[in-house]
Amino acid sequence: MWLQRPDRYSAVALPVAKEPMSSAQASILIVDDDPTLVQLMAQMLSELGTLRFARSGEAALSQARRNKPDLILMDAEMPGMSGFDACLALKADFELADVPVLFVTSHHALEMEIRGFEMGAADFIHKPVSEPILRARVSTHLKLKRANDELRRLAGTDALTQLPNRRSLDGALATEWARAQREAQPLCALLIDVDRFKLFNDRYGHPAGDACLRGVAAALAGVMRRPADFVARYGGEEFAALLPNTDLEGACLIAGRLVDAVRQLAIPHEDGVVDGVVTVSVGVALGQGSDAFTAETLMQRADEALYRAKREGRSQYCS
Ligand code: GH3
Ligand code: MG
Ligand code: MG
Ligand code: MG
Ligand code: MG
Repeated sequence: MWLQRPDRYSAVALPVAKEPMSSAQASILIVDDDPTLVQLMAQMLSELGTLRFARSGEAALSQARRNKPDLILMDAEMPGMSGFDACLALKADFELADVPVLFVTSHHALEMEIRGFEMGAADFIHKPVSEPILRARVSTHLKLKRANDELRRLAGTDALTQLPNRRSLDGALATEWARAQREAQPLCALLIDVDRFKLFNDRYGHPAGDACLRGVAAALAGVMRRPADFVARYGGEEFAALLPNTDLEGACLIAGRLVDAVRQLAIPHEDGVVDGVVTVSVGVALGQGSDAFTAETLMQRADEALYRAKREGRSQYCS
């Protein structure tokens, strides 16, 4: 029963671990001040994805911020904000910088193309637009985007448990810590360690140990309720959770639920500490922003609390 694949991960915020788009889901933003050309390109690209439109650089930015596209076709020259300026703004935006921007231009000046590539353009397509060229270039860049998304997802995912990995956790910790400081909100960190896991491996074997970690990971993820809650595999048989905008009382409530959820998996562990089943201990720490107290201190405090939970008998949390 506890070997089943986790199915609750959708309830957990996974900043890097997004599903790669399928070609049917690809979303393309077409930006041009000429409505006739927009219509023409829309016809040419209708089978390659969902199309959205913008008539200016400014509109392109707000549209992209509302619905992040997989690719942008950008007219170079538009009244108001030019395509180049819009491209610069996109590349400066952390959330949008990885969206390929393909310029569509009637200019054939080399300097212009070079300038475009320097600011991060993925490609240039010349007007009048040729249908096969447009389709081929857009398809190629969508394929690259898909491959990049998948690599990014894999780089941030733990292969055994499919939870975000340590790398993702470090990124989330930096982001959430900065946010907590900025918004003067509490941020709690939890460190979760499987009890007597070395003995589990010794008795049941390493493959059973791996299956146990998968089960524990799914149980932990299942406890997280808010979209901002984040749980990751910290390393070995240790997991970590970040609970933004959560005070110590709320974090302790979650810690208690984590302990209960793992115990209720009822994974047999003859050398375990309670009822002959696998259990976890949890250390809880509250972060309040100040110069002396850093994100590293937060994790240290969680580790100290975890150590106390171990010393006081395991299968419990300490704060
Ligand atoms: P404690 O209650 O104090 O935490 O005891 P423990 O035995 O869990 O602690 P210890 O840190 O000594 O042992 C952790 C063990 O976890 C050691 C290692 O064999 C096992 N382990 C770490 N990563 C993996 C993994 O990916 N798969 C398996 N099967 N075992 C792992
Ligand atoms: Mg134009
Ligand atoms: Mg450990
Ligand atoms: Mg240990
Ligand atoms: Mg352990």
